[in-house]
Amino acid sequence: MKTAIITGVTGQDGSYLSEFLLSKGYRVVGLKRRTSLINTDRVDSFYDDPNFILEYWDLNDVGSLYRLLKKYNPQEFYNLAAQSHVRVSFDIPEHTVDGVALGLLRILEAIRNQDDPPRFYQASSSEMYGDAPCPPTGYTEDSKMTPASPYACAKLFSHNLVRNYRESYDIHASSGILFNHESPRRGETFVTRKITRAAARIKLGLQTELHLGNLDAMRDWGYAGDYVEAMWMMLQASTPDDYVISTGETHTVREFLEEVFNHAELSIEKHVRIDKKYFRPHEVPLLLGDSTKAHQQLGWKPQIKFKNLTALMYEEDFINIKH
Ligand code: NAP
Ligand code: G4F
Repeated sequence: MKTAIITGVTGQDGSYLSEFLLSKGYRVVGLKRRTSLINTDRVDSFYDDPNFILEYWDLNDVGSLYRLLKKYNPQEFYNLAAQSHVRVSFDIPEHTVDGVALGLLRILEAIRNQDDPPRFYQASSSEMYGDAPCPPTGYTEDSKMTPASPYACAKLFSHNLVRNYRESYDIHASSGILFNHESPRRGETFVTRKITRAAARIKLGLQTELHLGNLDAMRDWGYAGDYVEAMWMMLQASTPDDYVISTGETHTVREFLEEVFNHAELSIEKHVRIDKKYFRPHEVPLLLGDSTKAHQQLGWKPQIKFKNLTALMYEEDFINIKH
């Protein structure tokens, strides 16, 4: 039986990846930080699976990493933990950068010092492109990157460090440059979930207004369940590399809002307000990815795209809030 360690297991991607690996017969060791309230909601459905183990750890805790690598001797290690909110990274830049950049450095150092290092996956991000010019068919692995937030700067540092460790120490370390991916398990303060949840609450008479920021920003939105499979595929490839994972479609926040509100038969004019509070000091105006390399070399393709994604997120929020 293979063992995989996943950091950030309580997050959106950590929960989908755990489910996926458990279904493939893995033993999954999920690493979580200590929180004052129990926040295992996203892993509750497989919490009792005998092949699922939760361990405490934190991005700034080196000793626990060595202890856990020794205890479980994993074949695969997925680093998904991060303060992942771009807007919040402007408010708490030091905490964000320490976890995203130095946290990753701590992990890579621990891994390369193992006798038999596990294959390693790093959660890189399309935010790294920032406001670099976007080719008409989308950003590729070789496109210029000009990150536009503390979060994105730290992700680019980590992205470069993974490549550097791969080339310097011959470890099997890959980075997935994942474009925005969403699901009913998406954090409630990211724009897609904020919209679907508010629409469901308005429909059920529990809320009257939704306050949003920049509606003109464009994003390439995919489904998290599809994207975690790409992470696994990268670690099954014979050689490590970097891969863009995206749908190849981009839409404005306004289009996402219209799609959901039309589906719910709600009026945007009546319920939506623009609030300066949600604008960022520096915005990334457009993200569009070209995942040809992942398709050709890994055989990966997204199954769920924009229209289905908006509907599935709204419907699940509606059902869960109603009950
Ligand atoms: P998420 O839902 O915000 O989950 C982040 C996870 O990291 C949570 O489990 C969180 O724990 C944990 N974490 C945060 N700070 C930590 C710390 N100091 N020590 C230990 N754990 C810590 O993010 P996601 O959407 O699943 O994304 C997974 C990864 O992919 C992240 O690295 C993100 O930056 C990256 N990424 C995401 C997207 C996307 O569109 N979703 C796109 C590209 C890249 P708590 O539950 O305790 O908060
Ligand atoms: O949903 P968002 O907060 O996601 P963002 O900033 O694109 O970052 C997400 O995707 C990245 C991959 O590209 C990840 F690396 C990162 O960890 C995270 O998962 O914002 C999307 C867009 C932005 O342009 C923002 O300005 O929506 C705009 N927006 C408009 N009103 C809003 C709001 N964003 C949020 N969070 N809340 C609003 O009220």
